[in-house]
Amino acid sequence: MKLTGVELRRISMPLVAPFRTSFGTQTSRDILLVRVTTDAAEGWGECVAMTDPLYSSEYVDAAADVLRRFLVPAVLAAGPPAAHSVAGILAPFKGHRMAKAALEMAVLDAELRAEGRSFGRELGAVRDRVPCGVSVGIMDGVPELLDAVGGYLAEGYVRIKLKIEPGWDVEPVRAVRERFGDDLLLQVDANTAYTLGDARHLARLDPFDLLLIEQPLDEEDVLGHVELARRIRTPICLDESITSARDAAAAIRLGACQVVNIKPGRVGGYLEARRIHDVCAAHGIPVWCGGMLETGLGRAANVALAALPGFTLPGDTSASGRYYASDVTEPFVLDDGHLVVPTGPGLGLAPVPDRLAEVTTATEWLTG
Ligand code: OSB
Ligand code: MG
Repeated sequence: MKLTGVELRRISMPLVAPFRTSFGTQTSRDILLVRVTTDAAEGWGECVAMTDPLYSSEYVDAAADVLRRFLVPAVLAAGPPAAHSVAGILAPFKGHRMAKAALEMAVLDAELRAEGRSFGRELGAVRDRVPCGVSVGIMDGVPELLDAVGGYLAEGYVRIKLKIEPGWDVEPVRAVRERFGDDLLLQVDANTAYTLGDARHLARLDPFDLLLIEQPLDEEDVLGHVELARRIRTPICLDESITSARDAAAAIRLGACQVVNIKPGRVGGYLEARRIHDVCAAHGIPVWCGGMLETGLGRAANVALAALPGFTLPGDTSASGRYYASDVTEPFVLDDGHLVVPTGPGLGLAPVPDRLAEVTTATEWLTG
């Protein structure tokens, strides 16, 4: 397969409702797509970096810059690229995992399309559909939250994740538990909003039998999570702290987490994400697939990943309609709380040309 060029495309996608987390409120997504062209097929990658560096140090303009200056030229210069060699080619450049993940995803998609294999088959999917959870933002009040959760449950979502922060934690969790009952699969995500000094406060979540609390402390505070795990009963799940399979192995060995959220963008790509799955499986650590408000492109690959055997908890792989009134691909629609794993070559779907044109704000073409 010969790589002939790379397109960086920016699209602007309004969200159906504002999404508030402990780090800010999103009303729309400014997304960088990567399209590679080869002599055999084209491939699509989606960069999950957000507009501002609030979830992680990466942000979308920086991702475009590092791709344009360093990552794309390195891959174009390396000769016929194989997807499994992309991470090695890019390794000399520190960090920028979301940018690297998008480029590797595009090369992998092109390769799989050319060979007629699907992402699911390549990654090792063992299911043809995956159960879906939904991430529910911080609301103005408990009544609004109960309405939102009730609506998602009526749609069929099988697990609810509440975003929390100091001042919006025990009360909303209590209200959701009381309204929807003990059988509801319920978890919370703090996006690093607490410190170890909050351990006694966080222990007040213990009676609500949460599946997990996601990333309560700073991303670099691995030892803080070890100590917190001794002081609360709710299992700790790491998101921001895990950027590689090596990190995951260390965090597990130290006792910093009992569950891992796997987001391919955060860890440098789908191939590293699979390695994290393997490390966690070897340690008996359950994993689930996180999300970054992806379009149908990233969603297709996430759903394929979530079909691996170690993904024993429902992921943040919600239907297109939870995010966007109109997706860039054919929409993913919830069926009995599940999304179907695409089986066509590569991602199994591609942008709808008219729809893509409507949301595109800029394109840039790079050749060797
Ligand atoms: O921490 O999991 C997170 C969205 C953007 C950035 C970080 C996170 C999230 C979500 C939503 O929780 C996940 C999704 O539905 O895509
Ligand atoms: Mg999270």
